[in-house]
Amino acid sequence: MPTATDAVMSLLKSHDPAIADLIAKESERQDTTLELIASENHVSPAVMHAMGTCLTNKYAEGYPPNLPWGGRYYGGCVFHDQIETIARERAKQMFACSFANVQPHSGAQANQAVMHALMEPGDTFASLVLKDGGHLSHGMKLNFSGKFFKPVHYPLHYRKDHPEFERIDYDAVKAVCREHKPKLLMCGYSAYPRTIDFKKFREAADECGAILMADVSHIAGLIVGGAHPSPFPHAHVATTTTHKTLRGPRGGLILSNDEELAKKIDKAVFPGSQGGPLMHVIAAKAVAFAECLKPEFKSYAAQVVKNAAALAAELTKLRYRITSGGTDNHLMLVDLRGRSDALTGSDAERWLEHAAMVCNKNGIPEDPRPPKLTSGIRLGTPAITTRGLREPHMATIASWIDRVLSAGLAGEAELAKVSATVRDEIRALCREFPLTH
Ligand code: DSN
Repeated sequence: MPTATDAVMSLLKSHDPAIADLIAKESERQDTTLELIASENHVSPAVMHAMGTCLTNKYAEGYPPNLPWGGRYYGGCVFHDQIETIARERAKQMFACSFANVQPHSGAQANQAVMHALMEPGDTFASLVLKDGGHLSHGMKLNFSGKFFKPVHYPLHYRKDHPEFERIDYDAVKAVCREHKPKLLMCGYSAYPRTIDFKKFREAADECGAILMADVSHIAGLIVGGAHPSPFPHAHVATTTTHKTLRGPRGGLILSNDEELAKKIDKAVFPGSQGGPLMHVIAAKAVAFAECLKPEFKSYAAQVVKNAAALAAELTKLRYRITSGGTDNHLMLVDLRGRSDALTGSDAERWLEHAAMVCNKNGIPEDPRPPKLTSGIRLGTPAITTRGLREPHMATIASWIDRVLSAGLAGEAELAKVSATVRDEIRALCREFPLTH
């Protein structure tokens, strides 16, 4: 039976064949590759199609009028008010908190709004050393966060003989806070494989009078699914993307438990940093949030973590070093030097993609190589878990990764031969576990 996607594609094909052709090719690429990028996922057809609706036609600047500071700047928003209210209510329910702003267009915009709401230009904030797992909106000098504010950074444990090697050094977090008295303390990362102790962060924030902001973009789905502790009640405010482990449309979300903060944050999103909300995306967020509130999402989150642990263990058996010795969440950083000093993240990313496994090169803590080269790759299991893969498949994937990287080290001819075989094997697995369109 033709699906809704088939109908959309057939319409597009006659209307704009060039774009339809490229979308069809991308769809085929997703169908036939293993998506190991830790920040990506495959949405349900319902989430996908909520985005392709007439809601895109509407301006709805402002907030639903049921909020004390609500009201819209355009007429005709009656259904948009209801959609946004449903999305906000579901977001609050997911995180068991009192306030949610569903309008940020992305995680970076959510972070920007929180910073504008809670700091003045020039104020100091603290975040993790960026190259050890942070995000560009956590203080990179070319980003708004590094241009308008003053970032100071706390480290991981870097001593190899320390039992917490490559994990957050909570004493150092406190020391940095004592020294710099940041207005905002940030936790939450793009490439940190371990559980975050939000309580310890709150203690550090309270000692210096800072606001604790948790950017849970990567782990949000694990939090909602009960596979990672919640930032609440410890964080004053949490931001997240909605498209990673939450498995929703591309977008952002801001959460808090404090009405005064919530009011400032809403104003900082609109009119502070955004204009019209993307109402078609907000509708898709609402659809995804309803999926996250179903009991099966708990099983999904638990399986993501089990798969990551299994993949890390299998790669370790094959002589790859997993930073910090493993993972508690959905991702791992593979230090390729454990396998061969000659292997770079950039080569590994390219070779694996040729063999139908997509991942990203990633610096490892204290990486001597530059970001365009790196000594590591970041692997994640959210998308392959959505596809239905389980622990036994992780051994197969680890062996595919090793076969391709070993072949790459052996030379171009060997790489071409092995990647062709692996690609065929992966295509067969993808046919067995198809994506739902
Ligand atoms: N680009 C995202 C990631 O891959 O982690 C962060 O926004």
